[in-house]
Amino acid sequence: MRQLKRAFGGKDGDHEDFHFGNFSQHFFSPHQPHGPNGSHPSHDGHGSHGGHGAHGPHDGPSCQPGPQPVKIEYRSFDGSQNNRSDSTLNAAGTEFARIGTAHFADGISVPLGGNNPRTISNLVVGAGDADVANPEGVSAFMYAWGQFIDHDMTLTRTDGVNDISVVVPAGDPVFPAGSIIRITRAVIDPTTGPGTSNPAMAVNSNSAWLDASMVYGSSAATAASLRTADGHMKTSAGDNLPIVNGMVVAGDGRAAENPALTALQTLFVREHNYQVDKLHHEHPNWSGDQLYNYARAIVSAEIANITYSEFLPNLVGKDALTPYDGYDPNVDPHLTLEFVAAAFRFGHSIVSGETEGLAENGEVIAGSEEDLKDVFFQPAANFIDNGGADGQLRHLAADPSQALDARIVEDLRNFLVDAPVSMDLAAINIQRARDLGLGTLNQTREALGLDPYTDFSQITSDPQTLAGLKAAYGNVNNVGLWTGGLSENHVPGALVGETFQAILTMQFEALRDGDRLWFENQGFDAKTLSEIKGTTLADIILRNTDTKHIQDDVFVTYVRHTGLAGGVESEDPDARQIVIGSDGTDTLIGGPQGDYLFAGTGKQTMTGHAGADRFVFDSGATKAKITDFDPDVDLLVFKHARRLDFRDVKISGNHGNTIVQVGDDWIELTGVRPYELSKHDFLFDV
Ligand code: HEM
Ligand SMILES: [Ca+2]
Ligand SMILES: [Ca+2]
Ligand SMILES: [Ca+2]
Repeated sequence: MRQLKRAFGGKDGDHEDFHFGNFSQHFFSPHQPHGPNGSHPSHDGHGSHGGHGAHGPHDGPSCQPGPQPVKIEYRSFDGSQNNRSDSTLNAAGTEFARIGTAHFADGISVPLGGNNPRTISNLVVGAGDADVANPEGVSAFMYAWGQFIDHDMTLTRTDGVNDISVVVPAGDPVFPAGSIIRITRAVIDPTTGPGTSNPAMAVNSNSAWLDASMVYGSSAATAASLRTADGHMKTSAGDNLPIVNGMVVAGDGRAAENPALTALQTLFVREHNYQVDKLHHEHPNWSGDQLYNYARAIVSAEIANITYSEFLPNLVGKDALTPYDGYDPNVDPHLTLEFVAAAFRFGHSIVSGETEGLAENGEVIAGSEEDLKDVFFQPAANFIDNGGADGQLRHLAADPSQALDARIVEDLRNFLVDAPVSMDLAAINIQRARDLGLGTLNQTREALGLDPYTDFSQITSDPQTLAGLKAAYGNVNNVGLWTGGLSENHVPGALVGETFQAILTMQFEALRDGDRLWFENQGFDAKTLSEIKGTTLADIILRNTDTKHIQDDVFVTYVRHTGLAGGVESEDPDARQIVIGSDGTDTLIGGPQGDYLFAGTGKQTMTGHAGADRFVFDSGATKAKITDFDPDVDLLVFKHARRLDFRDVKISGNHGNTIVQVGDDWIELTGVRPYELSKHDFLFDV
């Protein structure tokens, strides 16, 4: 194991080329004065088993009467002490790995040449329309969550010194010739690079495990700076992230990079505090440390569970990953450069160029509509003014991701920061791949055991991307991994093509199976484990924000608006809809797909139109008429129904219609006969 013992310089300038221009003053970690590893490597909570607190009976085979101590083993903050034979494996400050071999001009560390990265960006990434919603129907949470967990896994610092900036060639459609896209080389593990047998390998400054290090920090010092003695995470007014010099701070220094990311960082600090309060209620004798440790374990587990059960099935396909089969110490869980520098940068293609905050009724919060380029590293006050986490999270559930293709939005590719500095994230990714010695698309395919492409037309059937790839690379063997991977036709059921699917699947299996403290192997009691597995991102939003109504799967887009009385119209009537009824008298009308219609109290007239619609009754005292209820297709949903279930439903006929009574709700189903209803038409969701 090659561990980088030396602490990094930790100056702002170390990583200033993360920014699009002059953001470096905002990219700081005041709680990390000694860099990511600090001077406190790992005696930081690891091994404290929380054994002083009783946490209910243990349901394992060794079950004994009476309360048992908590059996779970807590993670260290920097990720060390996970693998028993290699204690720094995947710890902050240690190296990445590779799927293929290193590709450097000298076999050691000199980047290979090639066409100018900005030229490739213009020809391939700039071909066609960059602003197209994804056809799969996934919401903006796909990119928000992607970046959130990217910051759990990786931070590749750059040295701020060894310049590999891209110089914009003459004839550029947007940037003046000679403009600079600023890039410096990645920080290299000093034990690598002495010869071709050990080529240069970059260092990951974050704990690579999915351990919520972006929430808590990748060092004990960071973690300590973000918490209070009683077990809570520090917050600022309004239950927001702590603010230092006007900027939010979190476990990862990039929390303010964009509002979607800030919203998720905020949500999980709130979730930690929710768990602390709940645990305190259940275990009044627990110390602040016990509450903190156990809440941290639960929150980390929830994030891992959402990643594997909600996010990844959309990304790589529902059955792409093998089911979990226990910890395997022989699996190599290193993050690979192919993953970090190419495949997991898929997210750059699906980021949307617009942002806004939405009110509960779907209305855009006044003044919150902004271009992405204007909200990079925005001050905390602006984020809060634009609706804060609550408004941003509703926006992410209601807005689609961009199409996953070779294109990225203008704000990420053609952003003239401050002459002569310009920003093109595609060019940066292409140059970074050379900096890290990544293989090409074909070299990586061979390393993965896939057949290399012999013709450009095998990569994509999109004519503009095909022409761009040919013009930029000439030979199919030269196609880069990031551009080529994004260009690939998608695997059915996945957002990505074959090569990215293989890299992503392999990585997420290894990161799970090779993690001794993976939440399903960490020692949670059966009840807590089933609560964790039953907790969706929607649940976490509902209990930590002022959102009252949201779809069950927030990774699928639903456009939010009101019934006719509320006056907020749908921005996209053909999409899936969330219709929020107003109390009093209202008319709720769905769209052609499966929608949610949330009844208010009072007289509600509801029409679902086509699709499997959900008519939700969670306000109480509703007198509704559903004009087109379709038994076996639509659903009557009763939320917060306490102890009610199907036995409490009264169904009666009335002149060719059906009356359904549940609690104090009275619902008429026009044109439906009582015998057409069965319990499958009802959902009781407490
Ligand atoms: C507004 C949105 C985003 C911006 C402005 C942004 C910007 C950046 C920048 C400047 C870098 C460093 C590039 C380099 O020097 O090599 C980077 C790296 C990266 N980005 Fe993004 N990104 C965004 C969204 C995303 C999303 C949505 C994902 C994934 C779903 C993602 C995944 C990554 C990964 C994995 C890296 C490498 C991180 C590392 O190892 O340090 N990014 N991004
Ligand atoms: Ca981590
Ligand atoms: Ca795209
Ligand atoms: Ca419908």
